[in-house]
Amino acid sequence: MRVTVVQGDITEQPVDAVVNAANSAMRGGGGVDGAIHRAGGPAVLEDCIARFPHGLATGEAGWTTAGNLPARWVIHVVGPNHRAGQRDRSLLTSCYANALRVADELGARSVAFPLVSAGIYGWPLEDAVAAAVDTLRETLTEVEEARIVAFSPATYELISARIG
Ligand code: AR6
Repeated sequence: MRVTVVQGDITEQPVDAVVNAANSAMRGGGGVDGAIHRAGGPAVLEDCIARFPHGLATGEAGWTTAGNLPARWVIHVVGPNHRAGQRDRSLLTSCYANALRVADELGARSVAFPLVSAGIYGWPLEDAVAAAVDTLRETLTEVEEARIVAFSPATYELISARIG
């Protein structure tokens, strides 16, 4: 699998699946979650309610339709909330490994990832980058491209440097 980076908006990525940094309630929110629900339209929330009646645990992944997004599926993950004291790094790395497992179940070959937990959940940026790049590289998968979408130029530079 190739690990790549682009700067931009994850809702505009023409890939098989986009990953959402959700919360365990799985009913939408701010940040990338808000952007995905806005761009995907109400079908995304309807499918969240149908498939995740009890939400989703931290570190886990599950999928819904992508609604109006230029992708087939949204793979939702719930990162640890560093700001609230969830500091177990394995909860962050398992988001990436579990997202790739779900992508394999779906047959997705290109998957766009945000930097999970690096925004509202406050995970230190450099370690969020390391967790993303290193875990994607270490996970065995049929996915051909894992595209990390950086929201800012500074984040893009950090991810590029880690990819090398
Ligand atoms: N495209 C790409 N990256 C984005 C976009 C976008 N449209 N919007 C934000 N980012 P965050 P978290 C970047 O806060 O930290 C929500 O309320 C952002 O700059 O979206 O996991 C959920 O419902 C950062 O680098 O997710 C949860 O309650 C990264 O995406 C909570 O926030 C992740 O930032 C999850 O917090």
